[in-house]
Amino acid sequence: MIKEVVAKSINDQINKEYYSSYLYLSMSAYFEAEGLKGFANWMRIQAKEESDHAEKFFNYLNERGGRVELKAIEQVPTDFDGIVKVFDQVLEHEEMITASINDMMDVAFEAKDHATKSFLQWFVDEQVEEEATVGDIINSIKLIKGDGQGILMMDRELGSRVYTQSV
Ligand code: OFO
Repeated sequence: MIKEVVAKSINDQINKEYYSSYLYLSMSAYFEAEGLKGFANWMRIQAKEESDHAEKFFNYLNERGGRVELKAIEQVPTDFDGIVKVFDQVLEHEEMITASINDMMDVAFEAKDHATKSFLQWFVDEQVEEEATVGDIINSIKLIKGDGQGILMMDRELGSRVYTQSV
C-alpha cells in the first residue's frame, strides 16, 4: 500500500497537470482567435499531453492501491499579450512543474518508495525535453522579431505537430 504522504503528492500533481492542460487549452483558444491556427494546434496538442500526464498519475495511484481525489481546477488566464509573452509564460509554468516533480521525487525518496521513484523518472526526463522544446520555440520567435513572413512560416511549422497518446 502506498504511503499517505506519497499519495497526497500524487493527488496534488494530478491537479497541477489538469491545470496545465486547461492553461494550454486557453492559450490555444487565444491563438485561434488571433488567426494563428498552427500555434493553436501546437498548444492544443500540449493540452492533450498534459491531460495524459494527469491520467498517468491517476492510473499509477490506483495501481498502487491509493485513493485518487480530484480537486477543483483553479481559474486559468483567458487573455494573453502576444506570442512572445505566451511562450515565456509556458516556460515559466513548466519550470514550476519541474520543481514540483523534483519535490515529489524527494517525498518518494524520504518514504523509501522505490516504485514511485522509478515511475517519476519518466516525468523528470519529460520535463527536460519540454523545457528544451519551449526554449527552442522562444529562440525562434525572438529571431523572427515580429516579422509577418517569419510568423507565418512558424505557424505552418507548429501546425504540423501531431498528437501521439502517451497513456
Ligand atoms: Fe508539461 O508537464 Fe506535465 O508533467
